Amino acid sequence: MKVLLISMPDVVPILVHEAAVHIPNLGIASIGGNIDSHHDVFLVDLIRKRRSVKKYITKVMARIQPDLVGLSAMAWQYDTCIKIAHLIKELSPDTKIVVGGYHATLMAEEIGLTADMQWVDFLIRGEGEESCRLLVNALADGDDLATIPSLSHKVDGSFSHNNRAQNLDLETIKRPIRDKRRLTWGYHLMNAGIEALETSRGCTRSCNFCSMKNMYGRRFRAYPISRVIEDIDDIYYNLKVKSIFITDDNMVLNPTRVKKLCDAIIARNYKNLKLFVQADCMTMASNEDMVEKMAQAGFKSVFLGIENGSKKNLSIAGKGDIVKASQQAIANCHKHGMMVIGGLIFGFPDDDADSVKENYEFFKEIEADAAYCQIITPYPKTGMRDKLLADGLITNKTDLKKYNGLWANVRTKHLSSDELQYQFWYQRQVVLGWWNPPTSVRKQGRLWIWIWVYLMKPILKMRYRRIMKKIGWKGRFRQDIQRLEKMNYFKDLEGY
Ligand code: B12
Ligand code: SF4
Repeated sequence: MKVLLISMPDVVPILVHEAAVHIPNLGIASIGGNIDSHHDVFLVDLIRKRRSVKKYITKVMARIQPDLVGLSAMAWQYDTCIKIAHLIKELSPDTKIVVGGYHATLMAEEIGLTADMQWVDFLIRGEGEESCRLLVNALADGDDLATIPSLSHKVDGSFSHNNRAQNLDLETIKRPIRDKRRLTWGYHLMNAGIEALETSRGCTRSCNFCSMKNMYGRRFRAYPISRVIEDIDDIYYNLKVKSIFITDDNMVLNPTRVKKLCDAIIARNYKNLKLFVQADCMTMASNEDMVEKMAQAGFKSVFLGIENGSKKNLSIAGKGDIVKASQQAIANCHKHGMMVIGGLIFGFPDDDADSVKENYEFFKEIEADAAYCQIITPYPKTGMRDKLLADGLITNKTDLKKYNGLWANVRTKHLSSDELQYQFWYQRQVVLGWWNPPTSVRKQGRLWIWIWVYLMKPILKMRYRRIMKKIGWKGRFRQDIQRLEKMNYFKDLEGY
């Protein structure tokens, strides 16, 4: 069997995702790595082909002539996913299509009943490695599909959903594909190559905007340390890439394991290894010795879910009071030379213009190095969605294309969703302004930092001063929104 696995071209509408960071999709790489070796597997990350999606798929389909295409999509990428499924069926009606990833996992029952399914043969819910392996073998050998766990397949024209599989034993999962079977290339963080790996799956915390629990339950499983080291060796020695994004939901949940993992990395004596990860504030605040070890092992930057400076909003998010922990976590990271990207969430039910401003001011006060700001998004099947629905605060329940954290799909008790969208944008400009790289970042001496500080920022400032004179804040906002709205519009997929 020839299998082609594809991830979607949609990016979050901000410059970072559009241009600065393109990390390979680990989901399809891991599924591909676990399909039995007598089949041929190819991977395509459409994030690297955003300007010519149809042309590229047409070319690859003609070249590979796959028997099975696997499409991976988050909720907000599902619309594009169906367009691509339609295109593939038009190009090659006999090719079977399986859809997996977050949307298929959370919404299999619902999407299984829609007309979209005329383009889709199978859905796989949850972790895909074993189910997809079994599906490929079954299609090759004509085996019974009813016994494959987590598979949804058509019986007499409508979908039948087999029982969900147990969480996989991570010791049994083979390493992901990172070789020439990857047909797209050029993955980068600014001007340096970057790869992805995982050291664990799952998280036991209870943030109610998070889709995680529907994928793995509130469970945490870790890969054997030897397997993580093999993975780093593959990236570092075979691919000669020194920057690695660790995709774990919350790598630090078990600090003893993290310290052992760091010891193993330190013992390998990699030169200039740069690791990036996301972690929760509580654990980073209360385990300074772990943070120190992480810095020694090469962790350069950590994404912390700080979310909000208001205890009330934190409690609505199911986070508990982490205000002090956020500050301590940042202090720990800075003490050991790690950069902090702080995640902030806006648009809680009681938010008004002042509280949006206050949250940005809180962020400035706690001195994280860069902000990653989102508006509450009522992702399907989350506790947050249920709560906001009950309170009548969701303004867009159906157009999931806008469910990526950058669009206001909700209103608050005081702000309409248009006002929320504006305040989210405006207060950021006023309070945070243009990004000013902190000393720790400047010290890294990377070329792109100087290009930003001495070339791009001054040019942008000048340009925006002129724009402001002409059209003011509101005009500038409208311009920005129009630009962002076009970012995930793929002209060549129009009509599918
Ligand atoms: C790492 C990560 C990122 C990285 C992505 C790096 C990369 N290249 O992949 C970064 C930080 C860039 C990122 C950004 C975002 N992310 Co993100 N991310 C994750 C995270 C933590 C891990 C993803 C991962 O690689 N897992 C490891 C791999 C092996 O697992 P996997 O991708 O889930 O794939 C498995 C299954 O889903 C399934 N599967 C997946 N695809 C397919 C396809 C087929 C055919 C089959 C059969 C099976 C299958 O099998 C795979 C193997 O078991 C997840 C949470 C999570 N646990 O998955 C959130 C998550 C996927 N992200 C999410 C979101 C919302 C985003 C953002 C929109 C957030 C934002 N506003 O910025 C952006 C979008 C980025 C973009 N494309 O522009 C949400 C999606 C919610 C939803 N319902 O759709 C998640 C679930 C987080 C959450 N807490 O809710 N993300
Ligand atoms: S800490 Fe992160 S992964 Fe864990 S529940 Fe909260 S948002 Fe989800």
